Amino acid sequence: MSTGQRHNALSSTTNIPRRLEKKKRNTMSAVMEKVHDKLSQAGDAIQDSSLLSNAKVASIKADMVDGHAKSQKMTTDFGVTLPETASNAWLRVVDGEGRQGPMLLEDSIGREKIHRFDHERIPERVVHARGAGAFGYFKLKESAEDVTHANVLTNTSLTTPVFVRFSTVLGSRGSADTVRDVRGFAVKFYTQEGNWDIVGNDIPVFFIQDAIKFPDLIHAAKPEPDNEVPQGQSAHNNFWDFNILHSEATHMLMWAMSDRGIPRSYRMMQGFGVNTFTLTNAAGERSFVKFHFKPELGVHSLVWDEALKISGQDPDFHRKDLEEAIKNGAPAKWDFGIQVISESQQDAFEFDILDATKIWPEELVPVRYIGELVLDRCVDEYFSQTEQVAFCTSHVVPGIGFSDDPLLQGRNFSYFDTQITRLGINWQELPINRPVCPYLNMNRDGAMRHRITKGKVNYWPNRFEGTAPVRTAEEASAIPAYKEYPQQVVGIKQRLQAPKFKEHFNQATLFWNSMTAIEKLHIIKAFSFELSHCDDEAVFNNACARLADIDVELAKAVAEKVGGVMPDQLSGSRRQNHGKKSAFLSQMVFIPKEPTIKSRRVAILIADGYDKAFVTAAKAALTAAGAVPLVIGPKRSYIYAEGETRGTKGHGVWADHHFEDQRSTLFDAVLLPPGSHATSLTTNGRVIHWIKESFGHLKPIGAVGSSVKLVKKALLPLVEAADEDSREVVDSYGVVTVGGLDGGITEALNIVKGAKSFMGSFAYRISMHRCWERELEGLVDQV
Ligand code: HDD
Repeated sequence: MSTGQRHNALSSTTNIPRRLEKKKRNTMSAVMEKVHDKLSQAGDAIQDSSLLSNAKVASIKADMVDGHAKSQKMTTDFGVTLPETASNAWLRVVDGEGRQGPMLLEDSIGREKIHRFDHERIPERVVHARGAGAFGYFKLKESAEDVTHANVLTNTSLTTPVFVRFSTVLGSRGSADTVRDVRGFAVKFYTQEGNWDIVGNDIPVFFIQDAIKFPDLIHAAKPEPDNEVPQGQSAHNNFWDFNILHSEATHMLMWAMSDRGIPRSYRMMQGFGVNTFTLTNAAGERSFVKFHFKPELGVHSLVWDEALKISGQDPDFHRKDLEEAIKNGAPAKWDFGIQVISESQQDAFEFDILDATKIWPEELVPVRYIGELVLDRCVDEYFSQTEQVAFCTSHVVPGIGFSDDPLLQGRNFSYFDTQITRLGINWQELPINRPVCPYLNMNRDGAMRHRITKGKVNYWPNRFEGTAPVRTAEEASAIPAYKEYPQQVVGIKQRLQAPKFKEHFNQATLFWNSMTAIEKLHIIKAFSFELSHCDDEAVFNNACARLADIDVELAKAVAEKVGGVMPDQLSGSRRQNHGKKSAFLSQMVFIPKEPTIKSRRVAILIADGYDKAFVTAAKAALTAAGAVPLVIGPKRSYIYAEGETRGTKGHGVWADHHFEDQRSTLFDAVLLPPGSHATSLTTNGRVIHWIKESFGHLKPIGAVGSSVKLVKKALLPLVEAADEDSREVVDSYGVVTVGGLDGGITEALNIVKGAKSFMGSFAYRISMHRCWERELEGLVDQV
């Protein structure tokens, strides 16, 4: 489509009355036209897939510079070329014999550099300070025009650029990625009707019902005020004190203590808008909506011991994971869905649909998956994109609106407000934040304004537009502007809650009942860890008493572990477990339709004397299946195979890491290739530890030929292993062993082959994420 055609198309779809069309010749319209043209050009570029279908990327190109100074001269901020010596030495007095005297204040180059450095930091986000972002797009697959007139949710020919920022909530900017916490899942859709932000989490409910409690919640959860301890942790007295005093938090605590609190990857989390929004269709009918994102790779978590260790071993684990996957050609993908309740059904549920501490059970309100979110491009610069991106729940586009959800309404104020502290009043002009569609109004000036708006007037209406009112009501309503839904509101001002907001336990119990045995075990362990870190008896006793309101067995198991009050010691009658379950709450149900090992990290442990044919073929097979195999050796250098001569060109495999710089925690599985190297590896404590730790963290372990003896040394008698001369593949608790490879190496390493081949069994185990049966049968505690 040419620029002209596109412009016409834009005009015709906007339905602007002819009288207003004429006015396009005036100043305002001329500006608009130019912006429209720019958009059209960007739009044309979007169709060009070489630009990654991302109008946002196209729109910020003009602001990008190449930071690699090699190709350019270095200058001051005001463009004057710097002398070569400027980066090394401040201007100073040097006497005739070369002795240094004092530095000179007159060095404006030195002063500029230090001055800029002194002011590099901006306030970090008051919550969600640590995050990672990526660009991508949203593709609508099925129109939702029955419920909304939002272009982004009705026009299936559109590809809408997005920027997504994932985050932890509690830790500061430099904290670790893998702490137990809720994860932020904030999506900015750069739609043709303006920016639309879904500022969600990986958990569908929240701690509190009313925004006015948010500062207390966050004060209690963040490091304690006297000593600023602990960092990025909920395991402390204040967190639990506040949340137990607020029974409305009970449901959220169950989710946060489940494996959802320690995701394996941002790419393997669900995303939820959490709050109740509204949709309005072309006929003006309104309904209530919740937004969902379901990951293509399934929902997977770390195990707690592993998460704790990664916090120290690689605090950037999630940040690097996102980048590694995108750069390796495995874009992160989610199905996008909506749950819709019509206005007439608003009161039909036992819970209040405006209460953010409640889910809408999918048995009652199915999710309608209508689109796909894809992240396929890493950020260019962390600060100007991931740090400066500013999300606002109040940013919605025509066809999407707010509900009376009291958490949402407070959020609508808070996000807008906080950006001023972080970024200044012109935060919406920053490249990452500005829309890709035309935008213009009479908001002007303020610190750091950098957009230049030409024209004689900065008010509206003005003489260039004609005298007010410029439009009839009919004309005005024909403009596809944002329109508030004409909701009727009658009532008495008071600080009260609706009755259904007062029920706090049913869904917490529903969640508990819906968990698998392994998930229940993890929840018990998580509560036990957290409450053991609370040394105030009142706190852990109250928490144990609260658990009895959810389920007595849960309360007993935790109380026993943390020395808390047992359910039978509590006075008064407790709630009975209602016994109801939902089929949509366990994360175990969210597994990929087809088993996949895409983007899974597999460590291949070798030393001099490994079987090269095996290692080469295994690496190739894993790579072909989308996994990320990395070779780990005694040191980072060439490691030589059986029969190879050290130092000979073409011999050896380069080890990506050595046994001590990377730990088993950073991989999804470990593979032990055959070869005479197994003899030296058996006496390497680090390698034996690697195998034991992988086993304890429920990870698949594969061993072939002579390396089976490594498994035997580390794990007998907990597992069975193949005999060294046997051709039969043994899978014992996800420890997959074979004495020798039958049918040739290629067949044995064919991932598609399935159960009979060694690699088929190993890869299947990886696709299942973890070998849960080890933990269920108590083997983990024995390594
Ligand atoms: Fe919030 C940031 C998610 C309740 C006030 N929040 C923030 C971010 C996410 C959420 C993902 C990070 C955005 C980014 O990456 O920049 N917040 C939620 C969810 C909530 C929620 C899912 C419950 C449904 N938040 C909430 C309340 C308030 C806030 C009730 C205040 C009344 N949130 C903020 C904030 C932050 C924020 C202080 C910090 C930085 C920012 O907004 O931009 O305004």
